[in-house]
Amino acid sequence: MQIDLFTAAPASAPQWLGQQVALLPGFALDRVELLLPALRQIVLAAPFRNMITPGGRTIAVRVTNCGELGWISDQRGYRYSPVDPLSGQPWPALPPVFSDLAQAAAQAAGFADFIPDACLINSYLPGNRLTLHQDRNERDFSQPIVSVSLGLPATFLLGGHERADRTQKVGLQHGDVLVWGGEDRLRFHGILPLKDGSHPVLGARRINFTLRKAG
Ligand code: MD3
Ligand code: FE
Repeated sequence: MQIDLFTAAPASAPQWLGQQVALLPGFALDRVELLLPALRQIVLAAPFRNMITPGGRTIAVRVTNCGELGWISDQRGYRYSPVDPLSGQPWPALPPVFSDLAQAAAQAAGFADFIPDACLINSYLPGNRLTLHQDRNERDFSQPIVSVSLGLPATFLLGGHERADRTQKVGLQHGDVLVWGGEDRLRFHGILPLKDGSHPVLGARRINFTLRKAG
């Protein structure tokens, strides 16, 4: 193979963080130039916003969605909705570049035929964190979740099945993809407060999007 000194760092082999949790370092790098314009279109139609927890707290990480279903939170609870509560309109469609990436990443981690119908997009500013939680609003826990990290690096906390279980820290860089499912699907996880910094492409923020089969 010819190595081109001027191309970005290539994707490397999957790193297994658990029985069915794979980190695919740099897996999205060669598609970033296609992902960002798609993201820009989504955010024009469905801007990032702060949601409120059922307990009345504001979630610091700002979110939006694309796809048939979007994750929302308000006084009535956490759930998936086909409609953006801000606009009353359906969420923007899932761009093929998102679903193709998710399908390819799922395949690379051993999950065949992953067809996502929901994509939650998180925007972190320095200082923002995501406290330890489980993702349990989806209908079918046998389906994997694929997450893509862009912009500033973050430290991901991977816990166990109980909130009090010990956690491992995993660094997530621009272009990294995580895929998890099976027995690891309901593990607690979170993101440590984002460190200040400036990313050459995205500036002082981190964007993460998670593709799911929610319905
Ligand atoms: C669960 N997002 O949106 S990636 C979320 O980076 C969320 O913004 C985080 O948690 C973020 O719900 C983390 C998601 C992730 C990655 C690996 C896992 C969740 C996981 C492995 C096991 C269980
Ligand atoms: Fe989560």
